[in-house]
Amino acid sequence: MSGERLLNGIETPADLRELSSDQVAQVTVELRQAIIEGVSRTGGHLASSLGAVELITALHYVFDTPRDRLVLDVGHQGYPHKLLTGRGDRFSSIGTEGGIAKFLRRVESPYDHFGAGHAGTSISAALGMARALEHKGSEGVAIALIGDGSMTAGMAFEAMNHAGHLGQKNLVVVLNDNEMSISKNVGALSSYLSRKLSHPMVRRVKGWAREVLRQLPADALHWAQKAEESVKVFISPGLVFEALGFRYVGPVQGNRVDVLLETFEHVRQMLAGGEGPILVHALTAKGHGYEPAERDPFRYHGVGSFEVGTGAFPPSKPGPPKYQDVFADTLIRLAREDERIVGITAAMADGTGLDRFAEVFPDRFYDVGIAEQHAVTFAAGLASEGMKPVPAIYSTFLQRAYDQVVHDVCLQNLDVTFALDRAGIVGADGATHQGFYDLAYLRTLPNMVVMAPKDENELRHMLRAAIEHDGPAAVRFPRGAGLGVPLDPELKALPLGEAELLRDGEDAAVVALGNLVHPALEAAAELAAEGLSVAVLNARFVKPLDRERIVSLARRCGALVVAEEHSGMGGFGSAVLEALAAAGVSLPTRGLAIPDRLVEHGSPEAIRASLGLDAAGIARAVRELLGRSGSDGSRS
Ligand SMILES: Cc1ncc(C[n+]2csc(CCOP(=O)(O)OP(=O)(O)O)c2C)c(N)n1
Repeated sequence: MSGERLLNGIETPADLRELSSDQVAQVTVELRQAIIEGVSRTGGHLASSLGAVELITALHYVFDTPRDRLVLDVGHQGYPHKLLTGRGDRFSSIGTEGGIAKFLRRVESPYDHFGAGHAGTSISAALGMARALEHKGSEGVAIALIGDGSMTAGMAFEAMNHAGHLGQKNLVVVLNDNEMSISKNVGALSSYLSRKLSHPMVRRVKGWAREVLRQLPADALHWAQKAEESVKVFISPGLVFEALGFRYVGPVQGNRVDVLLETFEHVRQMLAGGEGPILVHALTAKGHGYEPAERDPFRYHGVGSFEVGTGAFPPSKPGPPKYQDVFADTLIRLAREDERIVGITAAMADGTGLDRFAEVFPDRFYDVGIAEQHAVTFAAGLASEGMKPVPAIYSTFLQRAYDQVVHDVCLQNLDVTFALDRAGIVGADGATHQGFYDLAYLRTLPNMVVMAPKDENELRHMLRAAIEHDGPAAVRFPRGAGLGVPLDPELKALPLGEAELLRDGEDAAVVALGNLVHPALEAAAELAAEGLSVAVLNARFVKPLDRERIVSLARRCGALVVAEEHSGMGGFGSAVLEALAAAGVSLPTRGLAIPDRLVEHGSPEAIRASLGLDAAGIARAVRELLGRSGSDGSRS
């Protein structure tokens, strides 16, 4: 290419619409380059964004965004969208503090009509918008772009069902079908679509049937239409959508921008003719246009930095094992002893470490798709028959299955062990993925046991305790690597509801939960050097809470700090205050926790430091409560 990049001249999609269709094709080439180069430096979602370049570009070109609403499901494929809507100059800040988000936030751009990060919401949101546009007398249309992985979410079907019922004329759903979720997509719909698509007659017959019908005399038409229906049942992938009340367009080649421009233009005319709602089925390749990502789209779904020329990643530094791997290895060990144990994931086999479990116990592993609600009630069903299911779900994604946890598991006191990964601060993924609410939504539930390990070794013992406990239990643990502590050879089931006094003291006590226990110990050591004697209690359990130990510490000490990586409202600190109030104990107390505001993306260490959720913050809180000056002489 010679001269200026066309992309440099695109501040908004209106600039894109000034270009010829050949130039649009050139823009897709430049977008792909920009994404590969940018993500190679910052890390981010690569393969999904590469696969969606043509779709997103063509949608912005043909439709009148932002009057027409483009809603991206999850938002992880949205990098081309960000580059076409005025964020090119900030692209290198993606996922970093103060930079643009990896997912979508309404505050970031008027083109981000709906915030996202969790899957399966786009069709409901677009339908709501389509309806609102109608109420407001706007000519605009709403378009949901959703992947086949996200289409496995129950919500997507709830929305399709409703949209079909409403016969929503200004709604388009674009199904970006690459047969992949993060790993290979699962589910009956997915295999239905690929089975239908693999049929060589699919495309030919569609045109042929239309031609033949047009030429038939009226009396034969009735029978021919019936015959066409039954032929289509066998070969067309669209019938399932047509049954839900959508007009089906496709399958189209979703990485061919010329095909897409024509298709979307056609769709626009169909909408104008009152033919909505419409589903466009686009076939794409995840990672398209970048050979390493196309070859291994799973590996390049979410990446750190890499070398553009080869696609090679820097060698991983040796270090402590990740929590998720310690969890999975422990589960494998327990499952060898107890054949009732099964592992369940909602499309996160890799992220939860359960892919390791699946290798050893393929028959006792279930990937249910992006269907957390189903995962939980499915687990409840297994447990009702005496199995010991272990759904491993990120803290943030279990939010979606709250009623299933309450109604199907806890009220029936069923033996389900929840492994809640990514609890606490998640870093670059930002507000949609923070695991700040699980303690609040779990500790209020009848029969539920809730625990958090101080390190990866304790996680192993807790997992045994949770599995041996005959009832619902949840173990929450953080994202990333453990502390590198030695792993005990034996797995000891910890006694439920027993905290661990790690250090005694009388000036103040720190009651810490999970990953804040070690920082609390560091803080106590630092304070000891300043002449303060500070006790540290590893709470271990949020429910049942070790009220006895907490109250007795509070009675002995002059001040109490409670530390947790969770929302300050309704979490562990609240539980401690309830216990103190019930015992009639009052003393100067400080809760260190996540404040009542969004915590956006950034480095976990920097976020922890800014919120006082580290050793320095804990020491500072103790000093403040005791009215002491810091080691640097500063008055707290
Ligand atoms: C409720 C929920 N569960 C899990 C995830 C994690 N997740 C992010 S992207 C993704 C796969 C999405 O697949 P698809 O929609 O087909 O998009 P693709 O990446 O293949 O383009 C998953 C499981 C999520 N974002 N939300």
